[in-house]
Amino acid sequence: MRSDRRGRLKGLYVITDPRLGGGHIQGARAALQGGARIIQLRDKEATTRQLIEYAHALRTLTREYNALLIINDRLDVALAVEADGVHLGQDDMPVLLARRVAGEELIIGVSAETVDEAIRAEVEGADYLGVGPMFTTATKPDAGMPIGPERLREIKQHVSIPVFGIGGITLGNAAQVLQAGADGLCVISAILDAPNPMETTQQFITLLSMHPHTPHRK
Ligand code: 3NM
Repeated sequence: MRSDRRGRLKGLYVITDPRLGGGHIQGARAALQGGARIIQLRDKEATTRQLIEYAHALRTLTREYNALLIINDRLDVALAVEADGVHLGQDDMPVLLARRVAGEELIIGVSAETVDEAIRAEVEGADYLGVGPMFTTATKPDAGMPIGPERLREIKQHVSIPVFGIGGITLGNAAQVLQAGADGLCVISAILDAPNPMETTQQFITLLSMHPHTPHRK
């Protein structure tokens, strides 16, 4: 189970937003119909009850498509709904503690902006990294200054776990992130705020298929 899940950490990774794409469920459904096989539930405003409701619905939906479900920030919710993983920011629970609570099976993703953060996350047991913001993004106002694809390239040289670019990624600039060595792309608004999220998902997948990702060192 451990390796099976982890082997799927590449390609398109769509993060839901309550304000975009008709909300978490409708947005995720369109992304899944378009071919996305990693979905993250991210909601900074929902109550715990609401979050669990969304997470349960997304667990059912992602199972229908044999897709991974990752929960942002909340290890307790990830475990409660039997999600595949949790995604942790630098201010969330440290990876070592999360691993102790979660056990070996759960995927743990970590946000990293610098080489040091990336190396530490891998050493502590992270399974993948979200590196960003690649470009300017309006979706996360506190994301800070873009670090650009060159930082991702540098991070890739120091870690063996899959690296996803995140932040302001569009069909127009995704190739730069892939050329820097990204194993995958995390996308919110370019898909969920598009006129047709399903079609845009398909377009991202076509683009990804033209950039075979670099093999991992592990
Ligand atoms: N994390 P969009 S940027 C959730 O840099 C998130 O860690 C970021 O949304 C980071 O694809 C971001 O609409 C928002 O730019 C990404």
